Amino acid sequence: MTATPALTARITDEQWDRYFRQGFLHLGQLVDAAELHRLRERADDLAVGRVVNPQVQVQLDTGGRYEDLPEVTGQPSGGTLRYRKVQGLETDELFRAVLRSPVLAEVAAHHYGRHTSASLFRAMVMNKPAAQGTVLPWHQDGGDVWALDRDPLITIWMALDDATAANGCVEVIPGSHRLGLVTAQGSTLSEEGARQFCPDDQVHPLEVPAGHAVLVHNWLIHRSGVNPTSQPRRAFTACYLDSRTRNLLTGEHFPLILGTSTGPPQPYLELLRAEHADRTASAAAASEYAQSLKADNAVLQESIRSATEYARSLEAELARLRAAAEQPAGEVVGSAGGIGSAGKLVATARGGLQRARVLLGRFRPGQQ
Ligand SMILES: O=C(O)CCC(=O)C(=O)O
Repeated sequence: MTATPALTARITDEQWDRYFRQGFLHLGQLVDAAELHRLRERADDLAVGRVVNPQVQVQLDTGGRYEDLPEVTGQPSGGTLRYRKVQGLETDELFRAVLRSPVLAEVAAHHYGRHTSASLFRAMVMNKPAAQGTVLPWHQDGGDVWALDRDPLITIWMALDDATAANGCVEVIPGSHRLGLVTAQGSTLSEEGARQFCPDDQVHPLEVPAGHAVLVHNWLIHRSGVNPTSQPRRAFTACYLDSRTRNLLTGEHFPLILGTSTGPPQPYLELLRAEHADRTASAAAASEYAQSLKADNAVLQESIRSATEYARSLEAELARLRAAAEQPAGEVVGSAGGIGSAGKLVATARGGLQRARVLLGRFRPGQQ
């Protein structure tokens, strides 16, 4: 990647003053034309699955309401250029190189301290497909819904195509970052919040030439509209964190992009992790045991069924023999010899029945 003369790592005091007043700062050109071409191509290749990266996820643009957007999925094979988002780009070498630009390192150091490494909450291409796009309502990039142990402060937004008021560029309310997060929850503003904080006469279109970047404060209220033009409006955007930031739900850090350290270890988290691993292992063992009991039970049920069947057949045989034994001697076919063997059979049958009952009793205690 070649930085153009417009871009140096130096940001003047006057620029910082402007940034802290307005909540955004045009940083100038970040990549040259050749690099820009490669990045556009890479974004589309990833979106349609021509370049395979299992870490990348894609969201299609259905052109409908923001609330109805489809879920983000893995890369589609033979996908479409009507995508809204390609995320996970911190794992792509081309986009990763942009994220490590000296000027972005300077921005991160200025906010989080030179001693601090920086990680990424997300790095993605946001696209407004030609003659489409989905309205992204007024929002701030932070708050409880982000589930972080501290609020991130800086987002870089780089145009991959010229972004203009005509093709759905980002619109901002200058200075609104100084309100702080307007709700603890953060993210999308309510209708009332939008009426209160985003009057029409304060809306500023953030027009950015392709290859140029803007630094945006995460609390700056912003939105973007649709793209009625015949060309896509693609942009690369990334949110930088102080690398010590953790996901509140998992305790995990985020992928490092600048520097090498995620901060000092936190022993209580290691303890929690070990405890969690222990419990997961116990739960797995208990589940395995439950499965084996289930299998044993199936075997026992089958034994009961066949023992019952056997007992019934013996009972029937016994009844038959009794009936035969009770008939007058002359009527029994085979006479006295027949009765003698019938008597033996009865004894055998009784023995069999007794055994079956014992067997049954063993499987069904109390039911002798
Ligand atoms: O590119 C867009 O349309 C919106 C980007 C945005 O809201 C963001 O990066 O937070």
